[in-house]
Amino acid sequence: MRAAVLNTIPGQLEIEDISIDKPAPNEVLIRVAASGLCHTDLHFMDGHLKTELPVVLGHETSGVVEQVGADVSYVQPGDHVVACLSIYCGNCAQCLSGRPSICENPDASERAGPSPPRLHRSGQPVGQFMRLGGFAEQILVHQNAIAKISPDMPLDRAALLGCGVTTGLGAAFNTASVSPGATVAVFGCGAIGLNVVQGARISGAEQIICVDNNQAKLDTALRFGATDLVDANTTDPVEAIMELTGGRGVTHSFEAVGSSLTARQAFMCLAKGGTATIIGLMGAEEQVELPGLHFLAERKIQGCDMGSNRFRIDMPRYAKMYLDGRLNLDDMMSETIGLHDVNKGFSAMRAGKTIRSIITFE
Ligand code: CXF
Ligand code: ZN
Repeated sequence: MRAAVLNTIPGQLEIEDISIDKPAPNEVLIRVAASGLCHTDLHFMDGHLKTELPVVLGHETSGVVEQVGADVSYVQPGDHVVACLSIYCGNCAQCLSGRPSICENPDASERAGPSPPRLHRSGQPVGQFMRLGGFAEQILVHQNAIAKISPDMPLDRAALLGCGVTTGLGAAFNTASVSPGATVAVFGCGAIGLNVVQGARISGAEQIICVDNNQAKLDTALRFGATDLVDANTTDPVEAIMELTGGRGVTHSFEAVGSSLTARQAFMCLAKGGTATIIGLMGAEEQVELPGLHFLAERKIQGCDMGSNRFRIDMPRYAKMYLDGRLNLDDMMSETIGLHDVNKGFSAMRAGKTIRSIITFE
């Protein structure tokens, strides 16, 4: 099968023919319909983060089940599914207390011991990015890496649920529990930030202030529910948010950029008792410095991993919300491309020109 492989870091992706195994008892073989390009893929291509090579990149993927292992009862061939990197073991304390997105034992989904690799190239093992490797015609994954969705859901839109949508909506719904009347600030209006915005809108927030330094992204945020826009090129975001909230600050802020500067700003714009949720991926060396006195008024700051998802519950629900006209996925789709154009898609992302490029497979 054809797949986009990262062979060097930093590096571009190379389209190669690689071999894929048959499902082990707990695995599922999926014919990929669509895969979205996410900033996390780009971080690894650019060498900000390291992974073993060679590896098939991609982790925002939808498809149709082709074959299931002997122990799989959750899906059958023909089912439509979305893959998720929040693969859970189902047995650890986090999984058993309803927090599978921070599973303590995700390695349980790996093939053990002397088994052959899931993917290989002339006998040389090829890795699957985030245990998925979605930039490929097929994926072979553990059954705990997929959620079943309605066959009515268009599979190109469904791919978006695999990472960006689940992270952004989940940050608002699950991590921060935004409630009616909330006042919200969102730093960064890429795929994650836009979904925080629509999650806040659906939750009944009365004010949703969006901050970005890209005017096109700010304009897009209006279509997702933003009530106020702050251009960080020309205005100090914290001062602007204070002014827009009558000097109080917001009840909930979200950082979806991945920098210590915006993380600090997200904390500094909080009202008394407010909560900052940090979603963006920061470099390993980044430190976030905060004024200690601000904790006195019960301001909080918390992390967020993949929207604190329970993806087998969340993803079919989000698909239904799209089908019911309550979720905007159409305006996230910047372009649909073939696998051979994957590097062009990442160049457009780097230039800030796209929200999501989606690879579709015929
Ligand atoms: C990422 C966030 C950083 C760790 C790996 C997964 N999520 C989505 O792209
Ligand atoms: Zn991602």
